[in-house]
Amino acid sequence: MENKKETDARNNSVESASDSGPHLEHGIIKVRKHPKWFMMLQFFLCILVPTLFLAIYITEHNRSLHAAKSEITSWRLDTSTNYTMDLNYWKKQTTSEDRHYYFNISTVVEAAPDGIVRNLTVINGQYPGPLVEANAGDTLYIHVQNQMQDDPTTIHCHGLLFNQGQSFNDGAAYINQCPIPPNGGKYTYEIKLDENQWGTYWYHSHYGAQYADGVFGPLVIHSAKERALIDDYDEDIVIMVNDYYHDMANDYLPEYLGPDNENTEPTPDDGLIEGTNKFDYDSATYVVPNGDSRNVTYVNSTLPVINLDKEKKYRFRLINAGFFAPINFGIDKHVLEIIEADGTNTEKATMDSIDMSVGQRYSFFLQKPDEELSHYWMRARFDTFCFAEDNSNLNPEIDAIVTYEKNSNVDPATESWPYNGGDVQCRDLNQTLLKSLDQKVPLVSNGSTKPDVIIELDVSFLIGAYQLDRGYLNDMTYTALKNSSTMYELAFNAENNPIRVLGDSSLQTKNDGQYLLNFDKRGQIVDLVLNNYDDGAHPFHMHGHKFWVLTVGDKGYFKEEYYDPNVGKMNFDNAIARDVVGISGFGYAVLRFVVDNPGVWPFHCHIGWHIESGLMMQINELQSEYSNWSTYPQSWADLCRAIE
Ligand SMILES: *[C@@H]1O[C@H](CO)[C@@H](O)[C@H](O)[C@H]1NC(C)=O
Ligand SMILES: *[C@@H]1O[C@H](CO)[C@@H](O)[C@H](O)[C@H]1NC(C)=O
Ligand SMILES: *[C@@H]1O[C@H](CO)[C@@H](O)[C@H](O)[C@H]1NC(C)=O
Ligand SMILES: *[C@@H]1O[C@H](CO)[C@@H](O)[C@H](O)[C@H]1NC(C)=O
Ligand SMILES: *[C@@H]1O[C@H](CO)[C@@H](O)[C@H](O)[C@H]1NC(C)=O
Ligand SMILES: *[C@@H]1O[C@H](CO)[C@@H](O)[C@H](O)[C@H]1NC(C)=O
Ligand SMILES: *[C@@H]1O[C@H](CO)[C@@H](O)[C@H](O)[C@H]1NC(C)=O
Ligand SMILES: *[C@@H]1O[C@H](CO)[C@@H](O)[C@H](O)[C@H]1NC(C)=O
Ligand SMILES: *[C@@H]1O[C@H](CO)[C@@H](O)[C@H](O)[C@H]1NC(C)=O
Ligand SMILES: [Cu+2]
Repeated sequence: MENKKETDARNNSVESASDSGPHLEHGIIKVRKHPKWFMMLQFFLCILVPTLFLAIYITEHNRSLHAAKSEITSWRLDTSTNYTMDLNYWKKQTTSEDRHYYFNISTVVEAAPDGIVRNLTVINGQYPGPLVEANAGDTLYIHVQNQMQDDPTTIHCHGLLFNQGQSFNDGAAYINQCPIPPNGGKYTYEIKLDENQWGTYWYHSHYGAQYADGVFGPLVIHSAKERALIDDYDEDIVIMVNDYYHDMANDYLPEYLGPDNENTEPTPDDGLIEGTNKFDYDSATYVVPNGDSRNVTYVNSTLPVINLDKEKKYRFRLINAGFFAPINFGIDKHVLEIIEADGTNTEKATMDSIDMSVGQRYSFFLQKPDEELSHYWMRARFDTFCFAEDNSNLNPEIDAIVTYEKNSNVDPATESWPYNGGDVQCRDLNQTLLKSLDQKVPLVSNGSTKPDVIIELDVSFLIGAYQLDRGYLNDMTYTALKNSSTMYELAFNAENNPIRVLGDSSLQTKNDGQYLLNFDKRGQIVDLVLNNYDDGAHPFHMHGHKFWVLTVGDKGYFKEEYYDPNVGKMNFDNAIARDVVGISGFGYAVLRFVVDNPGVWPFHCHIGWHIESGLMMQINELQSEYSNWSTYPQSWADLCRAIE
């Protein structure tokens, strides 16, 4: 694909298009025959006074323009510093610490991450969200204050296990907690990090479609145990990529969820790397999202620039923090040496580029090319075959500049790895290329490849009542509870609630819009067999666990005979353990996990639009244990009592 980037691409100043200075209307001063004193008075009144006022006006106006300018830039998080970690500091951390982060969530009016001005919902007034870091074994505190006027919120730390009796702090609204109310509502997430959990994660709002509007950011868990497993490196940098819309997510929902819409997801307008991009705006051809009549304002924005040092070895932590779109990511002429997927270290796998679904993460070491240029393009590409609709605003290639020269202003002239505009079948990376370094697939004690329990889940979109198209797992579409959360009901009203009473022996329950898989035996090994009867791809995510990806099929349905190790279809040894895997349209996957983490765990497609259309269920794990806990924070229970 050609690069149509202008040479002003790295203009670092963000200027407002409306900064055109005061417009002065000059009045005509008529001169008549008058006495000298009158002329002097007239001169004073007509010339000096206005000039004086004008001078004051210009000074004041410049001052307010200046203020407006800094307002325009102050919403931007400086990712060039915040997403680069201080490795020396983390290497010195040897004892368990408490790490406190403070998140004020509010709406910023008129920010422009890619140049198009829109409103965002953000953390601490900035976009994108700040990097959260801790060490394995630490306790992480995220103190949230909801400063929005109308919208509730929650924070979910994506991929963390919450496996020390803290499922209630997982953050999924109406499942693990009642949301934090607007107008000053507060909640502190206390998360005890497992000694054996490390790697690359992220956090995002798990309330409605809110994270599309800006409530998300990277989360990294450092670990000495991990450092002992992998090669040493000099620098550690988060690269966060996300698809991006020019309107608030809620403005798309009425049409998307309305009648006669057969799951036509809104196609993004753009994509960002490190929270920035430079949108190629042309007022003549630009299509305002949702047919909105508002006037579009465009201000100059910048391409991301990643400054590297030739002498150093880099670990990049790549996150697809998007809402919908999978990406194909690479850096021209460089090879990516993959060492981690979703927090699991992998045997080294080298690739020119990598496909990743929303929610997934990879760490890679960067292998430099032999030919030494100073600038290269980093590219994240959307496969337009994954979109149901065209969006003429979208340039499906999102670029950043990788430079080995400090403060340089040159556009790279490099050519990309082979790419044919996207795979006609929207698919995830071939998961058999990834092998866990130290996570063996769990087997039942008699050594059989089959698990204790197999659950078959059929994925589909169906048109039901009122011509509404909804996502289904088996025959259930999720609808959120209105006044409570699953975990509150199952723990506090264990013997008497409309969802599932303790002692009910059904493996599957489907009450009150809540489809639960109920596991009450510690140590049981469970396989979820997903068959996708929909033509679209779905990246499935499990909370509270990593699952082993025993097999993924691009086409067809899973057959029981694949459990025979001689068939060679499944990996029962070192399959990758992760928390998101993409399943192609009409494809399948088998995901294994162990019943060992008490709590309620959402299992859902990570496409934000699909969560809203109900493609979500819950794993209800060891209810007999968690309903006995005496550790529920009062502040947590109060969130539900507030809306009773
Ligand atoms: C953006 O910046 C370029 C170069 O600095 C300038 O020529 C152009 O007029 C600016 N555009 C807007 C809309 O401000
Ligand atoms: C990023 O920002 C957060 C929140 O302000 C801060 O706690 C953290 O130390 C910053 N990280 C780095 C590496 O600058
Ligand atoms: C942003 O929000 C303000 C205040 O609610 C509103 O007046 C304005 O129209 C919004 N801007 C956009 C681009 O939606
Ligand atoms: C959050 O808002 C409160 C109340 O306005 C303020 O005191 C506090 O400093 C803010 N914290 C951050 C991290 O911005
Ligand atoms: C858009 O701009 C035009 C011309 O400046 C103005 O007349 C109109 O009221 C504006 N519309 C909105 C919705 O702000
Ligand atoms: C995935 O990779 C494996 C191992 O290289 C290969 O055998 C298999 O054919 C690949 N699958 C697809 C769909 O390309
Ligand atoms: C091994 O255990 C599994 C799961 O508990 C069971 O289904 C299977 O029948 C057992 N196989 C043998 C050979 O005992
Ligand atoms: C939960 O508490 C009840 C009553 O104290 C007790 O009978 C039961 O054994 C406990 N269950 C578990 C799994 O600890
Ligand atoms: C929520 O409403 C349901 C049904 O109306 C009721 O059974 C349940 O107890 C309520 N929960 C709370 C926390 O008020
Ligand atoms: Cu989906």
